[in-house]
Amino acid sequence: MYYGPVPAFRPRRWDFRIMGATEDLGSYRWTWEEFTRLPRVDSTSDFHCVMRFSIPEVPWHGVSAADLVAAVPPAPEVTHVMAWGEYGYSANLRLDDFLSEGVLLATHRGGEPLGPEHGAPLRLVVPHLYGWKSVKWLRAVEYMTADRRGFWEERGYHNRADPWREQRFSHQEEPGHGPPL
Ligand SMILES: Nc1nc2c(c(=O)[nH]1)N[C@H]1C(S)=C(S)[C@@H](COP(=O)(O)O)O[C@H]1N2
Ligand SMILES: [Mo]
Repeated sequence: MYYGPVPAFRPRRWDFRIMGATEDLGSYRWTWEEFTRLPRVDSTSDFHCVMRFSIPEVPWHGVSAADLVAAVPPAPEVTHVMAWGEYGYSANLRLDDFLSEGVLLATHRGGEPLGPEHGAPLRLVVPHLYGWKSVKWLRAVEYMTADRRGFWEERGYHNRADPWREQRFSHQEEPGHGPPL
């Protein structure tokens, strides 16, 4: 499920950026053509939507988030990232959650390129957190030196979103954990 319209993919206009607190203070940009040449991995994981069922064993293919961070080192002060989709959709993640096994910038699901409703051409997959953290139509990752709430996190959803702890809503957050609403 998603909020708002499905963006059209225009390969010649599309780019992906890493910005914010990089180690060298630069920002990085890939065209679609450049992005498709990055090393890729396969990873199968379960998917948990907060409103619906879980989908077991989804096979994803794409660029590993940990590989990308290794290629573009963050400044030592970086603690969180913001994943940015089209139209300003965003989700915040702890850096260690972003670096977790199975976190992918995915271009394919089940051996097929992503369909438009599923985030084509690129989406984030964070299998160990609730689905709203898995930003579709991904366009940028921002390195942050402090936590900040993303789109749903600002609208009453949980800042971390661990499905095993059923962290759905912000009122479940322990006081002093995470940024204010
Ligand atoms: N850009 C964007 N990404 C998004 C959403 C959205 O509304 N906009 N919805 C999220 C939610 S709540 C879920 S459960 C998953 C659903 O992914 P799927 O439609 O591929 O199953 O996408 C997530 N990524
Ligand atoms: Mo969801």
